[in-house]
Order: sequence, then C-alpha cells, then structure tokens
Amino acid sequence: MAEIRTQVAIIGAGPAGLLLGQMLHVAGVDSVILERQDRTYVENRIRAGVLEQGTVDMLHEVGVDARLKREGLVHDGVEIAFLGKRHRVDFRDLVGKTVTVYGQTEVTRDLIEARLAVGRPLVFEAADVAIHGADGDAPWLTYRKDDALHTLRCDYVAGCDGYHGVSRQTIPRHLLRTYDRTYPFGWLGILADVPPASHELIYAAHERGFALASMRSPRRSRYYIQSRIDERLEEWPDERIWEELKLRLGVSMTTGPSIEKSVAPLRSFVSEPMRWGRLFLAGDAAHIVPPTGAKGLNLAASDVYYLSRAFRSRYRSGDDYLLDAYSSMALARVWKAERFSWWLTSMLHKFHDPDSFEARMQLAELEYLIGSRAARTALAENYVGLPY
Ligand code: RFL
Ligand code: PHB
Repeated sequence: MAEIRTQVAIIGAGPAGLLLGQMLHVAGVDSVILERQDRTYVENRIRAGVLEQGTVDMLHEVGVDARLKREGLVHDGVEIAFLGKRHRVDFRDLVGKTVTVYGQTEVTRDLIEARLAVGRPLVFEAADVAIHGADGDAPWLTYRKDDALHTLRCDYVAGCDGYHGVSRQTIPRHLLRTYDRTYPFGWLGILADVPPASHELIYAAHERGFALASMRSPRRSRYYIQSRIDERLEEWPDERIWEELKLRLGVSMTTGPSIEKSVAPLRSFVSEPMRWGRLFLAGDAAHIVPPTGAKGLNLAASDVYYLSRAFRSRYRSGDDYLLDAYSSMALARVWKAERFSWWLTSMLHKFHDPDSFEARMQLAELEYLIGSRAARTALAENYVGLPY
C-alpha cells in the first residue's frame, strides 16, 4: 500500500478545494487534493456564472486571474422585470461596487491549470475516499486509484466535496444540526452560442413563473425558467424554451440550438458546525443556497478565505485561534447569504394562485423594491457580496 504525507488533505476539486489549494500554496502550506471524478468531467460541469468582487480579489491574490481579467464581463447592475416592465438596480450607483460574469467552468479550468503548473498534487479518479481519525491528532485518508489502495496522512482534512460528498457524512450525526428547505420547483437551464438578450442579467417574475437571462460571454447565453422538479427534458425542445423565455422575460432574443440543457432542484441547506476535530467543511459540503442570488460559488470562496487564513496562521505562528473561530466566522456570513437567496427566490418565483394574498404580497414587495432607493440598496449590497 502506497503511503504519502501532507499538511492539509483536501477532498474535492470543485471551486472550494481548488481555491483552497492555491491559497495554501501561496502561504507555503502543503496540500494534496483528491477528486473522485476525472479532469474532463470536472472541467465541463456547467454551473454558476456570477463572481462577487471578493471572489475576484481572491483569484487575483493567488495569481489566477489573467484570463478572468481579459474575458470576465464587469456588470454594474441587473434588471428586475415584472408586470411587463423592466427596472434597473444600479449597483455602482447604489453601493459603488460591481460583479463579474465569468463561468464557474472557466474558474475551475484556470485553477486546475494553475495547480498543475506549480506541481502540487491533484489526484483525479480517487475512488472510495474515507476519512479516519479526524477527531484525534493524526488523521489519515484512504482511497483507491488504479486498483491500488493508498493512504494519505495529514495534519488536517478540508472537506470540499460538495453536498453529496463523504466529509459531512463522516461527522457523527448527533453532533450536527441541519436546517433544510426545499422549494416546489426547479430551474430548467439552457446554454446556447447566441448573443445575450441584454448586456445585463434580467430576473423576471412572471405569472407563468420565474425566468432569468444570463450569459457567459458576448457570444454565449445562459437562460433559466422556473419548471417542475420532475420536468422531462424531452417535453422541452429548444423552440418551446425560447418561446417561454420570450413570454416571461418580455424581450426578443437571438435563438439557436442548445449546447446544454438540464433541470436543477432548488434548496436551502445549512449544517452546523463546519468543523469536527481536524476536519473542516467548506462550500457546498456544508451549505446549499438556491441559485437565485448567485451565491453558491461565492460562499465557497468566502469559506476558503477564512479557512486559508486560519491554516496560514496555524503554520506561521502556531496559533490555533482562527481555526477555532472558523466555523462561527464562516457561518455568520453563510446565514446572511442564505437569507438573501431565500428572499430573492421567494419574491421572484410563482408559488401561488395569482389571486392569493401571498401573490399580492410578492407584488407589493416588488413595487416597494423598485420605488425605494433604500430597498434597492439592500438588494445591491447583498448581490455584490457582503464584506468578509
Ligand atoms: P462542488 O462544485 O460540488 O465540488 C465538489 C467536488 O468534490 C468532488 N467529490 C468528491 N471527491 C472525492 N471523494 C468524494 N467522496 C467526493 N464527493 C464529491 C466532486 O466531484 C466535486 O468535484 O462544491 P464546491 O467546491 O463547494 O463549490 C460550490 C459550487 O459548485 C456551487 O455552490 C455552485 O455551483 C452552486 N450552483 C450555482 N451557484 C451559483 O452561484 N450560481 C448558479 O447559477 C449555480 N448553478 C449550482 C448551479 C449548482 C448545481 N448543482 C448540481 C450542485 C447549478 C447546478 C446544477
Ligand atoms: C448563471 O449565469 O448561471 C446564473 C446567473 C445568476 C444567477 C444564477 C445563475 O442568479
């Protein structure tokens, strides 16, 4: 059995694991990343698209922002559409900040390339990863690769393996408190090589259901419509999606063949605490937000910010204070992003009969938002990302 040793063993090569690996590299801390999938799979997963300034700053700090600077689209605001009109929320005017549109797929590719360039270990197709002794002083992982069993000894384990990963499941159930909300609908997403409908994102609350116009580049568009969770993709040929988008968004757009189509469920989930002994959870491994606020990837980045600072302080000065504070510091920001994502989801989706009290409350909330600078400022402040 092959045996290796590192300071921090990272499980998962999503944005959380890869960014943590780079932050640790810059801090001079050793890590090994174990990823269950192969590189092609990881690099082609289509997910988030909007980066907060804090996430952009972290990519800059680790020197992985050359392509982001060239290709990222800086957006000064978004539009909210309802009752046939579009209303702009101007982030730059309201809070003096912006967001950057750059796909998670691109972030992941850039981070993998950077990791390989510095020669730090990143093991793809690591099967059956198991965590041992995390509640003691000398944890170790076991995994299978190319039919051989491997052991990875470490000081700490960073569980960055997403919602379905092994890390959270390793923590004894009675030590965790979980909070969960599922929504009675999903998002049907479509990606197509056509120019975006507008130069900014449009979030539409429509009587037929929510719709979102987003993009990946000036030539690639990403759209979503609120759908049933069990929606059958066969029932949604491209033409039907384009028609539905035009109705809900109230704009005409260039259409074309889809290059990806999928349905994602919406949920809110938090698991506390984000630490068990020497195992620290970061990103989707500890929490999920519905995509409406574009917060999932950005929360993974802020967790990694706190965790990387904590490891740096531990290895530079032997100080455990930030490691001990990690869970509560990260969770304080997580809950605020959970609130924002839940609020935006609740305001923009169709839940009820249009004649119900609840539907009128949604409308009143939207009218208040567009009529009040204070309300728009609160949206802008959260959308661009709360400080950390
Ligand atoms: P990830 O990206 O899920 O990465 C976890 C990695 O861990 C690997 N893994 C394992 N590796 C080894 N051993 C195991 N036992 C393992 N189990 C899992 C996985 O293969 C994977 O590579 O989590 P991370 O790094 O925390 O990043 C979080 C973000 O990816 C996530 O929050 C966002 O993508 C959420 N999300 C969206 N967020 C947004 O801000 N805007 C969006 O539009 C948006 N769209 C989405 C999304 C998430 C989606 N899914 C399916 C989770 C759309 C979808 C479909
Ligand atoms: C995306 O471009 O995929 C996207 C943008 C904003 C969101 C969710 C998804 O709120």
